[in-house]
Amino acid sequence: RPRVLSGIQPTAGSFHLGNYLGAVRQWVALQESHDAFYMVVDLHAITVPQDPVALRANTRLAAAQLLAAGLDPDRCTLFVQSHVPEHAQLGWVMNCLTGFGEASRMTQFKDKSAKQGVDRATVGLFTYPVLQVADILLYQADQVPVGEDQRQHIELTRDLAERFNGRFGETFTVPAPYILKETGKIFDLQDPAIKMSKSASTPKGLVNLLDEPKATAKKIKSAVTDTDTVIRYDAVEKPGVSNLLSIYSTLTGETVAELEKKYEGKMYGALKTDLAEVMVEFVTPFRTRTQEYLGDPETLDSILAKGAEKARTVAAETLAQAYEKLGLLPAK
Ligand code: AQP
Repeated sequence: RPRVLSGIQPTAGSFHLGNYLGAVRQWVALQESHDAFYMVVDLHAITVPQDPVALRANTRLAAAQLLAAGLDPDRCTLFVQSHVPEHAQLGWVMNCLTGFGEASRMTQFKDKSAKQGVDRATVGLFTYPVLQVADILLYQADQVPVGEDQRQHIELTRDLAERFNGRFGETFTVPAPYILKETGKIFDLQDPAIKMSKSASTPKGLVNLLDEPKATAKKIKSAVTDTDTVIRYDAVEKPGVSNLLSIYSTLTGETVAELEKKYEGKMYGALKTDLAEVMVEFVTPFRTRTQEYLGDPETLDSILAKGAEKARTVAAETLAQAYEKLGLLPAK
């Protein structure tokens, strides 16, 4: 079975619709066909200021949401990044192979540091994509299911894997991004020119899966469309409507063409009312299941402990190979 690996930050508490449709949904599907490793990337979360109590709670909450979304610990390896020390260890090695200019070209860092002010941004935020390289290479992943915003980081991972292999001998699998065209980028409901994101979106533009379903329905109903009235997919001319169609289609399995037909001659209001209902049907059981997993922290922690143990076996072997190739003297 080919191997996949991906991660999600425990920063915001609730996952948003972009996280789910862009990434987590694919994780659930891929555990059936792939040797799948998924993690809550708490070491990435500390690249921006964090409250310790919230971080710990959000790490469990992220794991609970992943299980609620359909990850099955018997079908995939689910763990917390900091439980596997090899991530930080290989991260350092990768830092030593990355050019300063190369890291400086990462657009996510440029955006985020510009927002925070470059003096407030940490070196950790700067090298975050390099830690991500280590996350992926440790597991010899063939594919990395992520949203479009991560494409550049997967490119960096490929470059560094090839660089290491070229310099020190074949060690790492060169991974490919696994990004779906339809859901690789879910847009903000109020500003369909930007991606839905916890840091850039306004509350009205962002759908958090754990929000009150009523509030979610309201956000869908007040989503920005356009002054035209035709319900048609056209990402350039009609980004708002197209975003709603993508979300609708993915959640129900109806194709965009089928939806266009279904809403022919109807008003935007009809589409939004129906999509609001689809969303409520999706988030209501998701919230309940998340609460159930959270209500049993012992089981949750033992799932994560088993996952970490399994992950460590793979990660330790890869790290040992990398250290050996690098010429680091083994400890007696
Ligand atoms: N809008 C999106 N559309 C599709 N995929 C998305 N992802 C994020 N936003 C969208 C994908 O979700 C996965 C987890 O991302 P993350 O750990 O970076 O989560 P986040 O920090 O909550 O994501 P945000 O909202 O994008 O954070 P900020 O605002 O800090 O940049 C990834 O696979 C990501 O591609």
